[in-house]
Amino acid sequence: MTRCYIGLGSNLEDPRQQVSQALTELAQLAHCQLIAASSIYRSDPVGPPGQPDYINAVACLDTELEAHSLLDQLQAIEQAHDRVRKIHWGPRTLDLDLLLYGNQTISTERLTVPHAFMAERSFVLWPLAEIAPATVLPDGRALEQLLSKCPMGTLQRIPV
Ligand code: A4P
Ligand code: MG
Repeated sequence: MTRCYIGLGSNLEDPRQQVSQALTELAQLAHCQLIAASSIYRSDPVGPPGQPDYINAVACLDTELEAHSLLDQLQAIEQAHDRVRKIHWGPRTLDLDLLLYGNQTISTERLTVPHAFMAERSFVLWPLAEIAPATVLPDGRALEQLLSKCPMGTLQRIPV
């Protein structure tokens, strides 16, 4: 079993519903167990301006799948959400990022773990802190340390 963390994001077609549906689908993945899910957060878009606000969350999953097989499953869920993505960092119905896979560093054509930008994104770090405050990245940086350099800013936790 490997403990991993998945970042969820959506800014099109009822983003809150997209994210809560995706959490249900993560919970149903074979050879995986959903351990925890953060609250849902509203965040300003990072990337091209003029796109709608995002809804973001982070989930903790225990998995028996190898990292690339898990990525296949995440991409299948994205596809099922009719994801239309043409612009890099542009609007999307559902984006699932593999943030952390155990304590592994992975660098292949398809997969970079830890996720390349997680350390500087408030919409990843704060939801992660909610469910796993003691997280340490494979390079030894503590989540606590990253949070101190990444204020919540306009990120808002949405009450249930
Ligand atoms: N890939 C490599 N590593 C990973 C990983 N750790 N997890 C590859 C998932 N995929 C990974 O991804 C392109 C390719 O990245 C995949 O085919 C996979 O093999 P993509 O999601 O199709 O493309 P993208 O989303 O346009 O690029 P990227 O770099 O994944 O973007 P991000 O980092 O996901 O950012 N603003 C707010 N507020 N909230 C957001 O959630 N998200 C983005 C997307 C931009 N701005 C945002 C948000
Ligand atoms: Mg992505």
